[in-house]
Amino acid sequence: MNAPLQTAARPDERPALTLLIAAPRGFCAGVDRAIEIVERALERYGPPVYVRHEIVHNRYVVDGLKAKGAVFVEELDAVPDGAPVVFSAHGVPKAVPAEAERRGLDYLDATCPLVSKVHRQAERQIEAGRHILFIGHKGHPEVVGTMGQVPEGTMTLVETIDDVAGLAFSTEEPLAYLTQTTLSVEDTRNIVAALQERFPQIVGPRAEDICYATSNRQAAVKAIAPDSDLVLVIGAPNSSNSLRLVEVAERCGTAARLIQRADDIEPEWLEGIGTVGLTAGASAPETLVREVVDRLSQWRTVEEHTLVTAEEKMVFKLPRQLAD
Ligand code: 0CM
Ligand code: SF4
Repeated sequence: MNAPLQTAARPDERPALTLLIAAPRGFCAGVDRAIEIVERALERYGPPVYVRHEIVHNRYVVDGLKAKGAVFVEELDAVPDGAPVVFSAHGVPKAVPAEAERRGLDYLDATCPLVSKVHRQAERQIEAGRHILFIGHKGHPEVVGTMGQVPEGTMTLVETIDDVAGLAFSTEEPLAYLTQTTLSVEDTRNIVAALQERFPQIVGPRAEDICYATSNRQAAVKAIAPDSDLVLVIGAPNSSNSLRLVEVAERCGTAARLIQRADDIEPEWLEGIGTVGLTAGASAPETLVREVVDRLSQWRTVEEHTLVTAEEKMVFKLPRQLAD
């Protein structure tokens, strides 16, 4: 629903608002690829194409694909025999493709290659005889997927720095750490330091597993937040990387709100506000950014500034079955 008409001032009466737009923001290479996989699957097989879990954590994207004939389910038992199915960008436990194969389902894996990389590292650490301490958020599909790459009991979840003190391992035991891709760069650095202090023998990935898109978007928010009175982050409540952007802004001392789209903005939020920072999580399309700018422009005379803190050129190949 659009904001009530009476709140929109006449153009000549609209007070000025400076809008600081973060860049990079929005879609990453893994999200672009995952959406393209569903679109190509729809072209190739025709609807319905089943998708296990939201392909990316964004309702606008999911609704758009639903309109084209995608059917979203949480588990494979909701996929009829013979139907094509796509696994979401967040990755799946090994049991999922195994089950799809057992049932003879035609499946396409849209797991982001940067998540798959962590899956392979997990396998390698287990082969090397190490127990894995996995830094991540309990219940998140990526965490479920990564923990499902290794035998039960070989990976322990570490959610916070306080969890480190409670770990019942000795300094003799072979240990490795890995992380979810969409974590807070700052929190993860602190948790890793605490792990290294407690377990000097622990080994970790050469470069951290937090993906380029997550760290670039966090750095971009850090650049706009100190000069903003309010930061708006476009993203879903179940989108880990988007939630982290809200935290980053708040840690800069700036109020921040997660919004799914323009309709979520309450006009009162802007009272007494001269500068709004704007960004979008890796699963939020640019259309929604423009929608927010347009909405703000109904209320205020907006002066837009984009602050570029990094250039992104990453592109991921499609799965073999679709690359033609
Ligand atoms: O992992 P997260 O909850 O941030 O997922 P998302 O769908 O919002 O963003 C893209 C990804 C991945 C993996
Ligand atoms: Fe891949 Fe990072 Fe994008 Fe997730 S946020 S899909 S890990 S590039």
